[in-house]
Amino acid sequence: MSNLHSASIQPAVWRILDANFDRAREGLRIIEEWCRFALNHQAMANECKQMRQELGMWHTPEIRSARDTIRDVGTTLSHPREEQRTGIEQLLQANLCRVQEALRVLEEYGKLSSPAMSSGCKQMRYRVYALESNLLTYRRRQQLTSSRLYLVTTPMPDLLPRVEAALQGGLTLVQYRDKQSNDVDRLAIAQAMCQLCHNYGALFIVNDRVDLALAVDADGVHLGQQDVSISIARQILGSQKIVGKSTTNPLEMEQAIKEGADYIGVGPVYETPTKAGKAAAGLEYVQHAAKHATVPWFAIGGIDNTNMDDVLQAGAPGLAMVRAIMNADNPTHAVQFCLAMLNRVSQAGVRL
Ligand code: TZP
Ligand code: MG
Repeated sequence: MSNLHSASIQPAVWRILDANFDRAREGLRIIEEWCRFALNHQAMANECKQMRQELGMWHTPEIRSARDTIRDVGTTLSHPREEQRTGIEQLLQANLCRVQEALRVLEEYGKLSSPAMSSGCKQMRYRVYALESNLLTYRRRQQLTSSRLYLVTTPMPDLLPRVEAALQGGLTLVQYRDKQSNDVDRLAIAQAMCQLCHNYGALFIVNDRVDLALAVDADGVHLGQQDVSISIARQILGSQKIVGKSTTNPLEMEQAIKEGADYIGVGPVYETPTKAGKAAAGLEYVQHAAKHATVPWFAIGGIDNTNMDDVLQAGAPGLAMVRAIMNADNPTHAVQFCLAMLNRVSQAGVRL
């Protein structure tokens, strides 16, 4: 405790250190439990454990002895937002934040007592940022893998209310596709749709435009055959984001997977006015994908209630739709119906 100049501030500093060692370790334990028991992710659980152990070593008996809970004026202080956790996302976020704050306090007050501990806590804060990013990436990819229905939007006057209605039906994956608006409008719509999707815990992907995806912090981008390459999209968006690619035949599928697409679109299964002039790839291509695709994939193009069963029977694990949901009388019911169909087929074991 060489740098602690005045004896009178020492007990206060030690109390601060004591409280923040506890805070950081408790927060880490909460995150660790999720990584271990919910995600079954050994590396992330282990990283939390290692950090807890390191903090434990710095949390010396000397510092612990400064604890004075009886006289602590903060034990009854709380904020309404501390009591509310609307979901696991929020719970994890709040605790990551708590750990980061505690580490920053340890770093700053540690400078007065132990520079080695202070710089150790600084390093650990960066490790927690990395953990946060890994957790987010992992969750994103898990959600992509578990999503069976993909709404691709099209411009219309009541676009956002329709997307919201679809989200209320249980949709977990949405793509903003807009070939006609100007960029000022596109940016505003993308921002609003991204927020809306995240409010419902759904992933939000932007079609074609890596710049818009970056600007609104979307979960990813969807590229066509004529768009920038997957590797350029990754350079721009970072490795945490999802990059999907449209494919119309086995060769494009193979190429997209080789280039590292996180998922692919397979189609158009049927001819569709949404992509006028594009030849149908047919159910044969769906069957081919069912045998060979090694990443999540969605059949797309002309799929609706009348032919959904055929596409599912051909082996599609997921479906992407524009008109069948966007133009439905009730998008909530349309989504519920599709999800029920997808579930029924997977329960019957038809899906791969
Ligand atoms: N990519 C292949 S087909 C298609 C896209 C974006 C459009 C699908 O639209 P719909 O209305 O579901 O047929
Ligand atoms: Mg495109």
